[in-house]
Amino acid sequence: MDELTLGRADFPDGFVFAAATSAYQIEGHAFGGAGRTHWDAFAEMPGRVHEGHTGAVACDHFHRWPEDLDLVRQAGLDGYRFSTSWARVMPDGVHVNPEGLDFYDRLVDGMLDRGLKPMATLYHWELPEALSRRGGWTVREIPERLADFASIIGRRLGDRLWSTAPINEPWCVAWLSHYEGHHAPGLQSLDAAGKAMHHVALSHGLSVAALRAENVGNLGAVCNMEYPHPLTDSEQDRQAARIYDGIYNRWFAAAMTKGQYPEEVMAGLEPYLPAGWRDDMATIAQPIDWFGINYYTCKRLTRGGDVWPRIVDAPGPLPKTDMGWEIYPEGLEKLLRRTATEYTGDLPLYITENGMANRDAVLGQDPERIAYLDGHLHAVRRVIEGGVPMKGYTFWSLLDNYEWAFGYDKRFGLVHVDFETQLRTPRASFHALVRALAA
Ligand code: IFM
Repeated sequence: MDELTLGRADFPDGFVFAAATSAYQIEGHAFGGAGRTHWDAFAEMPGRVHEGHTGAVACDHFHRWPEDLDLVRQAGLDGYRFSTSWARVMPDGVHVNPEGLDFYDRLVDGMLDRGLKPMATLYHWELPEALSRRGGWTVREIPERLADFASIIGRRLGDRLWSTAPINEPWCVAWLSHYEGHHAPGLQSLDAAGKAMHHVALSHGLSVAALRAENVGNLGAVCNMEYPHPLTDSEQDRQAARIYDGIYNRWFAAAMTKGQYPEEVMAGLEPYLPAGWRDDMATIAQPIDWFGINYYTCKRLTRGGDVWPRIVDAPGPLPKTDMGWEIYPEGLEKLLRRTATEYTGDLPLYITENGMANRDAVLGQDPERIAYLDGHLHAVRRVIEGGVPMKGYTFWSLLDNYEWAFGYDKRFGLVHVDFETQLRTPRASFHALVRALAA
């Protein structure tokens, strides 16, 4: 496919099109006085990260940001979703590095100079290593410290940010990193996961409150969701899918919008939550102005393992991205409708990430990515026609970048990055987007 079949005119007036990146994945953490993060430590552990890659240089966005923001503008996008690295602004998680704050100040002004909406996420996974050593997300100190970071960012940048969310993909920060062990700090412990699932939710609430206290407006949440298919129609598989859905899709959405955790998860996880968790639920559920969903794929769930939650996932039949993720735009449609019906109501909904990893057969030629984008934009449009208050769509990602445990081996960019020379080459998908947004 070489053209998108929908363009700007097919979406409501004011619908925001954006592209996203995150700090550790593109900036180059070796520059500007940033502190070590738990990802640097994780990458040093044998076998955890592809070839031990780190974000030390990444896309050298720290120096090349003007060129990168020019690309966002050339694409015809309205906004740029970026994140602020906690370890850049507070290398030890406590004391401020002025050079780090100055960097984000210049970056936000650079967006405004180009007519782009600055869409900030405070925490996209680079926990300062010093805080990780104090127990990281398993201890209550971390949500409190994140709220301090939120105040500092709010005070310095809040007057110019278009939108702000405290945390990218709480499920990844908590479950993927403390139960599945695929992300830093790489734990595989139900006890650690229970603590993290609550502390990450609490950090959302405390940070929203801290931002409001600094008069920062348009605050939201960014949660990832995957469509949970039972592998077969058996009751066991349906139960596995329900629990997966509860942990992945409902836990944070329910906590942030209703102040409740889903029953099907509490049945197994409640014993591992930190003492006094109930007292935090009102803080977690305080009002927000919008809700964002990151969506990539679906899963096929079946019963497995000896202890709760007894779930494994199996390969599915649909075409897959280079991550091995099935391409299933209908899942986005179903999850958006359900989120609006059960959790967010009239609250503006955004796609805050959607995209695919792909290997170009010929450098810059990515017809698969154009088809993926097209399929998901159609899903969003169907949801809008059904009356869901969708207000924007954000593509992941502007640039090829550091794909966490996969290092630089997976490429999600509208723009190809040569990590040797740092040359940026807009792909066919970038050019298709330019035409669709101009039309
Ligand atoms: O690269 C990640 C990003 O950091 C968070 N959302 C999913 C992307 C693709 O895996």
